Amino acid sequence: MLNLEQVRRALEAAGQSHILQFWPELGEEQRDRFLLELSQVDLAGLKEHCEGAAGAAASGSSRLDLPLEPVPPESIGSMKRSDSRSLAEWQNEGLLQISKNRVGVLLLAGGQGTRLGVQYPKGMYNVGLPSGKSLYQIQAERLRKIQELSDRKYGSKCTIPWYIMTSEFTLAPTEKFFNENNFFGLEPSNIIMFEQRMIPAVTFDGKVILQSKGKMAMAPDGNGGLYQALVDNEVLEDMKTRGVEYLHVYCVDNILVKMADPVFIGFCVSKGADCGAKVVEKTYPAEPVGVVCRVQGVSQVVEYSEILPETAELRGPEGELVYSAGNICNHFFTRAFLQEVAEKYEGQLKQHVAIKKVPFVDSCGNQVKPSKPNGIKMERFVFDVFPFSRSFVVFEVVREDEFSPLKNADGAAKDSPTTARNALLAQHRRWATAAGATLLDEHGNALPSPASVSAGDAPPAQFEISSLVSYFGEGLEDILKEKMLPTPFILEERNAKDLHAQQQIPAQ
Ligand code: UD2
Repeated sequence: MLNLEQVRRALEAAGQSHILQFWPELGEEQRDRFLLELSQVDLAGLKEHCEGAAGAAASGSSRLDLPLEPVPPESIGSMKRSDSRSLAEWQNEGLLQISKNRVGVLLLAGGQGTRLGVQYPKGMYNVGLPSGKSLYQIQAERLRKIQELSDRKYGSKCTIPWYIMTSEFTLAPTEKFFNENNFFGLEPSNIIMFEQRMIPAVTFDGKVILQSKGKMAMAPDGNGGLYQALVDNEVLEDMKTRGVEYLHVYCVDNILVKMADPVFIGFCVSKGADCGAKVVEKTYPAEPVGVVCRVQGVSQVVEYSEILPETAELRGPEGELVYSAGNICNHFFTRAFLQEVAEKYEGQLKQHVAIKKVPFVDSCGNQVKPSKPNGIKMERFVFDVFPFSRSFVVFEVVREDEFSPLKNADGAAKDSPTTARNALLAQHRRWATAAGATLLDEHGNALPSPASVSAGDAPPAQFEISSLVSYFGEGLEDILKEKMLPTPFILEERNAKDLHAQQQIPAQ
C-alpha cells in the first residue's frame, strides 16, 4: 500500500489533487480505506485516463460511420441451416473435447445490473420458476449435466472448470451465495472466481468524481476488462495447468444459455477457429444487441449503442434486416488466442464512452444526486478482440432455444423476469410435447399443444424440467412418452426415475 505522501505526489502529477480535498476531515478508518483504494488505482496512468475520457466525450457521437458488410457465409454455421449430419458431428466433437478436459466456461458477472435494479448480483436472481432456482443454479446444473453427457459418451470422468469474473460489487455476495448453496453440487476447486479492475468515473472537464469525501466514484472497466483480469489473476496459467484449450465465454443474464455448448465448441474447433460468436437473427432494428459484421474487411461487433440508426434500419428485398446477426454475448476463444491478446493486444483495445448520472460530493462537501448526466465511465467490450482473430467464425442459433436475457425489471415489455421465465417454460413444454407427454391443467383437461398457442399468450404451462434431467431436450422420451402429467410439475432427477421405471413395466 502507498503512503499519503506518495499518493499526494502522484495525484498532483496527474492534475487530480482535489481527490484529497477532504482528507483532513476523514477519520482514521476512512483514511486507511481511502489510501487502499488509491493504491489500487493505476495512478501512473490516471492523467491519461482522465484526459482520454474527457476528450472522447467531447469529440461527440461514438456512432460508427463506416460501411458495414455482413459476415461471409463460409464462416457461418447454423442450427437452422446447417445439415443434421454436420450438427451431429460438431456435437460429438464438442463432447469429445469436453471429455478430454479441454473445455472451460467463463462467466462475465462483473456488471452492476443497473437496469434490473437489484442490489445483489444478477446471477442470484430468481425469475419465479416453479423450482425457484436462481440463474446461477440453472447454469451450475447445466454444467453438471453436460459433463455427465460427455462422460457417458466417451467413458471419461471429466471436469469443466467454471471461471467467474466478478467485480468489487459482485465478488463477496457471489462467493457467499455459492458457499451457502454448497456450490450447487459442483466441486468448489473447479469454480474459480476473480475480480476485474475498477476505474474512476470522470467529469466532462477531466476530473475524477468523488462519490463521498473519502471515496472515488468507481465502476468496473466493462466486460472487456476480462483480458486485463485474466492476466492480473493468472487465469491463463490456471487454464494451462488444467489443460484447458477452449473457452466458452458468456454473460450472466441469458436464462437459456447452453453452458459449454458442445455443438458451438465442436463447430469452432472443426473450423480451426481461434475466436467465435453466437448470433441470433435480430427482431427489430433497435434491439439492444450488437451486430456481428465486418468493417473494412475486419470481423467485429458494432454495439447497439454505436450503430447508426439508418444502418440498423437497412432492409433487403424481402424486408429482412441487412445487418441481422445479433450478438448474444456467447463467445468462443482458444487459450492460445487469449494468450496472444494478453501479450500483444490488450493495450490496444478500444475504449467506449458511457455518459451517466454519477452521485457525487461537491467542492463544499454537499452530497449531490444529479438530475442530468454529469460523468463519463470508460468501458471496454469483450468482443473488441475479434479484429485480432486470424480465423473468426459465427454460429447462428434459434432465439427460442438459446436467447432470453434478463435486463429489465418487471413491467418492461422486453427482457424482464417474466419474459425470461416464460421463455424457459415454453421451451420445456416443447420438449415435453416432443417426447410424447400430454400436460393437464388444474381441472385435468389436456392443455393445447404449444404449436397452437401463439407466442404472446400467457401464462405458459407451469412445467419445468431440471437441467440435471435434460440439457437440451435429450433423453426425455424414455421418461415422458404417453404420460399425462398434471401441472404445475417439476421434472427432477427423483421423479424422472420413477416415471422411467413406470415406462419399463409392460402394459397388461
Ligand atoms: C451485451 C452485449 C450486446 C448483446 C447483449 C445481449 C457487450 C459489450 N454487449 O450488452 O452486444 O450481446 O449483451 O444480451 O458485451 N459485465 C462485466 N463487467 C462489466 C460490465 C458488464 O462482467 O464491467 C458483464 C455483465 O455482468 C453481463 C455481461 O457483461 O454478464 C453483459 O453486460 P450488460 O448486460 O451490461 O451488456 P448489454 O446488455 O449492454
